[in-house]
Amino acid sequence: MYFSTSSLALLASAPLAALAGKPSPGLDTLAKKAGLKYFGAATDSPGQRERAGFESAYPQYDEIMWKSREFGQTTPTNGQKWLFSEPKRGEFNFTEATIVTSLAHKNHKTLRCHALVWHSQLAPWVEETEWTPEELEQVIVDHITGVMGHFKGECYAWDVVNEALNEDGTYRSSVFYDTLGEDFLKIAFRTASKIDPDAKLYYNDYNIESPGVKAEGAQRIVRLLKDEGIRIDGVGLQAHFVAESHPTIDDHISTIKGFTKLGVEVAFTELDVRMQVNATEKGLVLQKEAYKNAVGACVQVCGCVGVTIWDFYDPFSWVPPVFPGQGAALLWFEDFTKHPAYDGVVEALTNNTGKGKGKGKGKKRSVNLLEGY
Ligand code: 9MR
Repeated sequence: MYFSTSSLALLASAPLAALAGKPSPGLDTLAKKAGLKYFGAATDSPGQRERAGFESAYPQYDEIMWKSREFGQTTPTNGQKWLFSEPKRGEFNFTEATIVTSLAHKNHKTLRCHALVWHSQLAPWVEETEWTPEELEQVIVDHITGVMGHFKGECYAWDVVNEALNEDGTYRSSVFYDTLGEDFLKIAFRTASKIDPDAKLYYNDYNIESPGVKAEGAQRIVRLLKDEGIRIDGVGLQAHFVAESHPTIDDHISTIKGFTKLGVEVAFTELDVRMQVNATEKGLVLQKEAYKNAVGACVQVCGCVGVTIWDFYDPFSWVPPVFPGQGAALLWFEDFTKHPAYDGVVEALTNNTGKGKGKGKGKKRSVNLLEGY
């Protein structure tokens, strides 16, 4: 047990009290009732996890990921990335990605697909070659054609370009930008729009969840493409937060509106909230607020379509290897008990504060917490 009963009572709120004693209907169920398209969790293939030193089978994990109503959507955390999908020029490999995508289909989960053009987890051959602009354009076109074409019709959305910006909103140096300038964005989105006309095309980045120069940089990318008549449908707010210093709900709302005003949808695509481990009660309270702010903002703004957490089980998070001493970033602890932040998400999804969001587009909808349970 991580909490005394009295501190748990302090963390609880009216909507949760109404649900008390009932089994959780699942976050995706609640999200859909609140007018979102999905609440999801990214996941990796067991083979990738094994290579990172984990056991091969986690039946309790699989039960929550695939069989419960917690998640209606998933994103393969690694398998579709360039490093795995085109490790050598023209040699495509979809083995790792397909493990996740086929589980998603079998278990009726919406797929977000990730990520076509990214400077990181890039196959070495792309970076190690001196390309002319024309050659690199062909490399990008071939990669998108091969990978997106393979999954054509399977993905609700694709992260077409990932993390193209520096913190000050300028473009990040990469083989793509250094060779092609901002044309690489145009090439990527133009190609993607032809290969899978039904997939939503997203620009995806971190630290664009609050107003500021980096969010403005992402708005500039949306305008750049739209001004050229190139399709971009969405902006993905990765949302990798720190419990002690997370954005306010008002920050989220104004950022999301900044994007939707430009005519694109928004999604939280990689939400997690890290802290020092072992998690303290204070850290978990702040974490709960961070999750609640992000999910609450998405529920409240039309045009924010869904929330994906970046895996759901703490041991599988990307955080501990990258930030030693930090972790506990997700909604399920190592022993499969839930973080207080789970209740924060439930509160955000069940508080009837939606501003005109609901199943009927633009209609106000009163959310009855207990309806249907
Ligand atoms: O979760 C991914 C992890 O398994 C990889 O080792 C890591 C490599 O950079 O990428 C992680 O996912 C990243 C995502 O693809 C893009 N945004 C940041 C995520 C966390 O690093």
